[in-house]
Amino acid sequence: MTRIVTVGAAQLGPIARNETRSQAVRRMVDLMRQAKAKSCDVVVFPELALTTFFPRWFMSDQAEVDAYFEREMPGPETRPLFEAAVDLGIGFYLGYAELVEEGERTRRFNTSIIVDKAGKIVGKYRKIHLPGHHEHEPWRAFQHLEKRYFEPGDLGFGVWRAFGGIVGMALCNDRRWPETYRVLGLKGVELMMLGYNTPLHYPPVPEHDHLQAFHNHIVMQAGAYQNGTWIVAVAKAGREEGCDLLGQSCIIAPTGEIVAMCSTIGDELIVADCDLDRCKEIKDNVFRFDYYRQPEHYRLIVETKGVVPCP
Ligand code: ING
Repeated sequence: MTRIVTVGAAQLGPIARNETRSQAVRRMVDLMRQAKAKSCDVVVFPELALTTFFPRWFMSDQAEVDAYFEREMPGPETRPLFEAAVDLGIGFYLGYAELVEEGERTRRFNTSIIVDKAGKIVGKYRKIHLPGHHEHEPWRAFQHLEKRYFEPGDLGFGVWRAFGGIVGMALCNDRRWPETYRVLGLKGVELMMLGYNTPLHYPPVPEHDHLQAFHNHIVMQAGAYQNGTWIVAVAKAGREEGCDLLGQSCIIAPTGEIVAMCSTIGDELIVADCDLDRCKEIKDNVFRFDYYRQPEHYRLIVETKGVVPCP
Protein backbone atom coordinates (compact mmCIF):
# COMPACT_ATOMS: atom_id res chain seq x y z
CA MET A 1 0.00 0.00 0.00
CA THR A 2 1.62 3.30 -1.04
CA ARG A 3 2.11 5.96 1.59
CA ILE A 4 1.03 9.13 -0.16
CA VAL A 5 0.78 12.31 1.94
CA THR A 6 -0.92 15.22 0.20
CA VAL A 7 1.01 18.24 1.45
CA GLY A 8 0.15 21.92 1.12
CA ALA A 9 2.73 24.70 1.24
CA ALA A 10 0.78 27.70 2.53
CA GLN A 11 2.89 30.72 1.69
CA LEU A 12 2.02 34.00 3.42
CA GLY A 13 2.45 37.47 1.99
CA PRO A 14 3.58 40.29 4.26
CA ILE A 15 2.31 40.61 7.83
CA ALA A 16 2.27 44.28 8.84
CA ARG A 17 3.73 45.36 12.16
CA ASN A 18 0.26 46.43 13.34
CA GLU A 19 -1.49 43.29 12.06
CA THR A 20 -2.95 41.27 14.94
CA ARG A 21 -2.31 37.58 15.45
CA SER A 22 -6.04 37.03 14.84
CA GLN A 23 -5.78 38.64 11.41
CA ALA A 24 -2.80 36.45 10.52
CA VAL A 25 -4.60 33.37 11.87
CA ARG A 26 -7.67 34.19 9.77
CA ARG A 27 -5.49 34.21 6.65
CA MET A 28 -3.97 30.86 7.66
CA VAL A 29 -7.36 29.27 8.38
CA ASP A 30 -8.48 30.38 4.91
CA LEU A 31 -5.43 28.66 3.43
CA MET A 32 -6.31 25.53 5.45
CA ARG A 33 -9.79 25.57 3.93
CA GLN A 34 -8.27 25.86 0.44
CA ALA A 35 -5.99 22.95 1.38
CA LYS A 36 -8.99 20.88 2.47
CA ALA A 37 -10.62 21.49 -0.92
CA LYS A 38 -7.46 19.99 -2.42
CA SER A 39 -7.51 16.96 -0.10
CA CYS A 40 -4.40 17.95 1.86
CA ASP A 41 -3.39 15.89 4.89
CA VAL A 42 -1.14 18.64 6.25
CA VAL A 43 -0.21 22.25 5.48
CA VAL A 44 3.07 24.00 6.20
CA PHE A 45 3.12 27.66 7.23
CA PRO A 46 6.19 29.98 7.35
CA GLU A 47 8.66 30.72 10.13
CA LEU A 48 7.40 33.32 12.67
CA ALA A 49 4.02 33.16 10.92
CA LEU A 50 1.96 35.02 13.55
CA THR A 51 3.63 38.41 13.33
CA THR A 52 5.80 40.58 11.17
CA PHE A 53 9.48 39.55 11.06
CA PHE A 54 10.43 41.66 14.09
CA PRO A 55 14.21 40.82 14.17
CA ARG A 56 14.52 43.39 11.36
CA TRP A 57 14.37 46.12 14.03
CA PHE A 58 16.62 47.01 16.97
CA MET A 59 14.40 47.32 20.05
CA SER A 60 16.02 48.27 23.37
CA ASP A 61 12.82 47.74 25.36
CA GLN A 62 12.53 44.00 26.16
CA ALA A 63 8.79 44.37 26.75
CA GLU A 64 8.42 45.61 23.18
CA VAL A 65 10.36 42.58 21.92
CA ASP A 66 8.42 40.16 24.12
CA ALA A 67 5.10 41.38 22.65
CA TYR A 68 6.03 39.35 19.55
CA PHE A 69 6.32 36.10 21.55
CA GLU A 70 3.73 33.42 22.43
CA ARG A 71 3.59 32.43 26.12
CA GLU A 72 1.19 29.58 25.42
CA MET A 73 0.46 27.40 22.40
CA PRO A 74 -2.35 27.29 21.61
CA GLY A 75 -3.36 30.60 23.12
CA PRO A 76 -6.63 32.50 22.64
CA GLU A 77 -5.58 33.96 19.28
CA THR A 78 -4.02 30.77 17.88
CA ARG A 79 -6.68 28.30 19.07
CA PRO A 80 -8.69 28.78 15.82
CA LEU A 81 -5.83 27.09 13.95
CA PHE A 82 -6.08 24.01 16.18
CA GLU A 83 -9.88 24.01 15.89
CA ALA A 84 -9.60 24.21 12.09
CA ALA A 85 -7.21 21.23 12.18
CA VAL A 86 -9.89 19.16 13.92
CA ASP A 87 -12.83 20.51 11.88
CA LEU A 88 -11.08 20.02 8.55
CA GLY A 89 -9.02 16.96 9.45
CA ILE A 90 -5.77 18.64 8.46
CA GLY A 91 -2.48 18.81 10.36
CA PHE A 92 -0.14 21.79 10.17
CA TYR A 93 3.41 23.06 10.79
CA LEU A 94 3.56 26.50 12.39
CA GLY A 95 6.54 28.75 13.07
CA TYR A 96 6.31 31.20 15.96
CA ALA A 97 8.34 33.01 18.64
CA GLU A 98 8.21 30.99 21.87
CA LEU A 99 8.70 32.53 25.32
CA VAL A 100 8.92 30.08 28.22
CA GLU A 101 9.47 30.78 31.92
CA GLU A 102 11.74 28.20 33.57
CA GLY A 103 11.78 29.15 37.25
CA GLU A 104 13.60 32.48 37.42
CA ARG A 105 14.79 32.15 33.83
CA THR A 106 12.92 33.47 30.80
CA ARG A 107 13.86 31.63 27.61
CA ARG A 108 13.10 32.78 24.07
CA PHE A 109 13.26 30.54 20.98
CA ASN A 110 12.44 30.70 17.28
CA THR A 111 10.16 27.65 17.32
CA SER A 112 8.05 25.42 15.10
CA ILE A 113 5.50 22.74 15.90
CA ILE A 114 3.74 19.98 14.03
CA VAL A 115 0.06 19.54 14.90
CA ASP A 116 -1.83 16.42 13.80
CA LYS A 117 -5.38 16.03 12.46
CA ALA A 118 -6.67 15.67 16.01
CA GLY A 119 -5.26 19.11 16.85
CA LYS A 120 -2.52 17.66 19.06
CA ILE A 121 1.07 18.99 19.06
CA VAL A 122 3.11 15.92 18.01
CA GLY A 123 6.51 17.63 17.75
CA LYS A 124 8.37 20.80 18.62
CA TYR A 125 11.63 22.19 17.20
CA ARG A 126 13.67 25.21 18.28
CA LYS A 127 15.84 26.87 15.63
CA ILE A 128 19.49 25.85 16.03
CA HIS A 129 21.24 27.98 13.37
CA LEU A 130 20.49 31.60 14.30
CA PRO A 131 21.71 34.00 11.58
CA GLY A 132 22.42 37.72 11.80
CA HIS A 133 24.08 39.59 14.66
CA HIS A 134 23.76 40.52 18.35
CA GLU A 135 24.17 44.31 18.43
CA HIS A 136 22.49 47.21 16.64
CA GLU A 137 24.32 47.76 13.35
CA PRO A 138 22.89 51.00 11.92
CA TRP A 139 24.91 50.67 8.70
CA ARG A 140 22.47 47.97 7.58
CA ALA A 141 19.32 48.90 5.58
CA PHE A 142 17.55 46.71 8.17
CA GLN A 143 18.71 44.66 11.15
CA HIS A 144 18.74 40.88 11.48
CA LEU A 145 18.81 40.45 15.27
CA GLU A 146 17.86 36.79 15.72
CA LYS A 147 21.07 36.27 17.71
CA ARG A 148 19.91 39.01 20.07
CA TYR A 149 16.27 38.01 20.49
CA PHE A 150 16.52 34.18 20.52
CA GLU A 151 18.61 31.49 22.18
CA PRO A 152 19.94 28.65 20.01
CA GLY A 153 17.54 25.71 20.08
CA ASP A 154 18.07 23.08 22.80
CA LEU A 155 15.95 20.24 21.41
CA GLY A 156 18.23 19.01 18.64
CA PHE A 157 16.94 18.01 15.19
CA GLY A 158 13.99 15.69 15.86
CA VAL A 159 11.81 13.35 13.86
CA TRP A 160 8.33 12.07 14.67
CA ARG A 161 6.01 9.43 13.25
CA ALA A 162 3.09 11.36 11.72
CA PHE A 163 0.94 11.37 8.54
CA GLY A 164 2.06 7.81 7.85
CA GLY A 165 5.78 8.56 7.77
CA ILE A 166 8.82 9.96 9.52
CA VAL A 167 8.61 13.76 9.58
CA GLY A 168 11.21 16.31 10.63
CA MET A 169 11.41 20.08 11.02
CA ALA A 170 13.84 22.92 10.47
CA LEU A 171 13.67 26.73 10.35
CA CYS A 172 14.96 29.11 7.73
CA ASN A 173 18.74 29.47 8.13
CA ASP A 174 18.95 25.80 9.19
CA ARG A 175 18.28 24.93 5.54
CA ARG A 176 21.64 26.41 4.51
CA TRP A 177 23.64 24.01 6.71
CA PRO A 178 24.23 20.45 5.44
CA GLU A 179 24.39 19.16 9.02
CA THR A 180 20.65 19.88 9.41
CA TYR A 181 19.74 17.44 6.65
CA ARG A 182 22.28 14.76 7.50
CA VAL A 183 21.25 14.49 11.17
CA LEU A 184 17.62 14.17 10.10
CA GLY A 185 18.68 11.83 7.30
CA LEU A 186 20.45 9.60 9.82
CA LYS A 187 17.17 9.53 11.74
CA GLY A 188 15.38 8.30 8.61
CA VAL A 189 13.43 11.48 7.78
CA GLU A 190 11.04 11.13 4.82
CA LEU A 191 9.29 14.52 4.93
CA MET A 192 11.03 17.70 6.16
CA MET A 193 8.94 20.80 6.84
CA LEU A 194 10.44 24.27 7.19
CA GLY A 195 9.40 27.90 7.03
CA TYR A 196 11.55 30.90 6.11
CA ASN A 197 11.75 34.71 6.07
CA THR A 198 14.53 35.55 3.62
CA PRO A 199 15.20 39.16 2.63
CA LEU A 200 16.27 39.68 -0.99
CA HIS A 201 18.97 42.05 0.27
CA TYR A 202 21.84 40.59 2.32
CA PRO A 203 23.63 43.63 3.77
CA PRO A 204 27.06 42.01 4.37
CA VAL A 205 27.36 40.91 0.72
CA PRO A 206 24.93 42.90 -1.49
CA GLU A 207 26.57 41.55 -4.63
CA HIS A 208 24.87 38.27 -3.79
CA ASP A 209 21.36 39.77 -3.63
CA HIS A 210 20.50 38.50 -7.13
CA LEU A 211 21.43 34.97 -6.00
CA GLN A 212 18.97 34.68 -3.10
CA ALA A 213 16.46 32.56 -5.01
CA PHE A 214 19.24 30.36 -6.42
CA HIS A 215 20.81 29.83 -2.97
CA ASN A 216 17.39 29.15 -1.45
CA HIS A 217 16.71 26.26 -3.80
CA ILE A 218 20.22 24.84 -4.27
CA VAL A 219 20.66 24.06 -0.56
CA MET A 220 17.29 22.35 -0.24
CA GLN A 221 17.48 20.44 -3.52
CA ALA A 222 20.89 19.14 -2.44
CA GLY A 223 19.64 18.30 1.06
CA ALA A 224 16.62 16.45 -0.31
CA TYR A 225 18.70 14.41 -2.78
CA GLN A 226 21.62 13.65 -0.42
CA ASN A 227 19.26 12.33 2.25
CA GLY A 228 16.39 10.95 0.18
CA THR A 229 13.69 13.10 1.73
CA TRP A 230 10.75 15.23 0.63
CA ILE A 231 11.08 18.89 1.63
CA VAL A 232 8.26 21.41 1.97
CA ALA A 233 9.66 24.93 2.30
CA VAL A 234 7.34 27.87 2.89
CA ALA A 235 8.07 31.60 2.73
CA LYS A 236 6.71 34.64 4.41
CA ALA A 237 7.01 36.64 1.17
CA GLY A 238 6.64 40.09 -0.35
CA ARG A 239 7.40 43.63 0.77
CA GLU A 240 6.92 43.47 4.55
CA GLU A 241 7.42 46.80 6.35
CA GLY A 242 9.63 47.99 3.50
CA CYS A 243 11.75 44.84 3.38
CA ASP A 244 11.44 42.62 0.29
CA LEU A 245 11.20 38.95 1.26
CA LEU A 246 11.82 36.04 -1.11
CA GLY A 247 8.86 33.89 -2.15
CA GLN A 248 9.29 30.74 -4.29
CA SER A 249 7.93 28.41 -1.62
CA CYS A 250 8.31 24.91 -2.97
CA ILE A 251 7.88 21.18 -2.56
CA ILE A 252 10.95 19.12 -3.41
CA ALA A 253 11.07 15.37 -4.13
CA PRO A 254 13.75 13.01 -2.72
CA THR A 255 15.38 13.17 -6.16
CA GLY A 256 16.00 16.89 -5.62
CA GLU A 257 13.39 17.90 -8.21
CA ILE A 258 11.10 20.83 -7.44
CA VAL A 259 7.61 19.38 -8.02
CA ALA A 260 5.63 22.52 -7.07
CA MET A 261 6.50 26.18 -6.53
CA CYS A 262 4.61 29.36 -5.66
CA SER A 263 4.54 31.99 -8.40
CA THR A 264 3.32 34.97 -6.38
CA ILE A 265 4.67 36.81 -3.35
CA GLY A 266 1.35 36.77 -1.49
CA ASP A 267 -0.82 34.24 0.32
CA GLU A 268 -0.67 31.23 -1.99
CA LEU A 269 -1.24 27.50 -1.57
CA ILE A 270 0.58 24.90 -3.62
CA VAL A 271 -0.05 21.17 -3.23
CA ALA A 272 1.76 17.94 -4.08
CA ASP A 273 1.11 14.24 -3.50
CA CYS A 274 4.26 13.10 -1.71
CA ASP A 275 4.79 9.34 -2.09
CA LEU A 276 6.96 8.61 0.95
CA ASP A 277 7.98 5.23 -0.48
CA ARG A 278 9.88 7.11 -3.20
CA CYS A 279 12.46 8.01 -0.55
CA LYS A 280 13.70 4.42 -0.89
CA GLU A 281 14.85 5.12 -4.47
CA ILE A 282 17.58 7.26 -2.89
CA LYS A 283 17.96 5.83 0.64
CA ASP A 284 18.39 2.24 -0.61
CA ASN A 285 20.68 3.09 -3.49
CA VAL A 286 22.94 6.07 -4.20
CA PHE A 287 22.76 7.27 -0.56
CA ARG A 288 22.48 3.96 1.29
CA PHE A 289 24.16 5.35 4.42
CA ASP A 290 25.01 2.06 6.17
CA TYR A 291 26.73 0.72 3.05
CA TYR A 292 28.59 3.79 1.73
CA ARG A 293 29.28 6.23 4.57
CA GLN A 294 32.74 6.27 6.23
CA PRO A 295 32.18 8.10 9.55
CA GLU A 296 35.70 7.34 10.77
CA HIS A 297 36.83 10.01 8.29
CA TYR A 298 34.18 12.60 9.25
CA ARG A 299 35.20 13.17 12.87
CA LEU A 300 36.22 16.79 12.24
CA ILE A 301 32.61 17.67 11.49
CA VAL A 302 31.59 17.27 15.12
CA GLU A 303 34.93 17.88 16.85
CA THR A 304 35.48 21.45 15.62
CA LYS A 305 33.31 24.60 15.38
CA GLY A 306 35.54 26.67 13.13
CA VAL A 307 38.16 25.91 10.48
CA VAL A 308 41.35 24.11 11.65
CA PRO A 309 44.32 26.25 10.47
CA CYS A 310 46.39 24.61 7.75
CA PRO A 311 49.98 24.19 9.12
N1 ING B 1 16.62 34.43 7.32
C1 ING B 1 17.67 34.33 6.39
C2 ING B 1 17.92 32.94 5.85
O1 ING B 1 18.80 32.20 6.26
C3 ING B 1 19.93 34.95 5.72
C4 ING B 1 18.94 34.97 6.86
C5 ING B 1 19.58 35.44 4.46
C6 ING B 1 21.18 34.42 5.93
C7 ING B 1 20.51 35.39 3.40
C8 ING B 1 22.12 34.35 4.90
C9 ING B 1 21.79 34.86 3.62
O2 ING B 1 17.21 32.63 4.90
C10 ING B 1 16.40 33.70 8.45
N2 ING B 1 15.29 34.03 9.15
O3 ING B 1 17.16 32.81 8.82
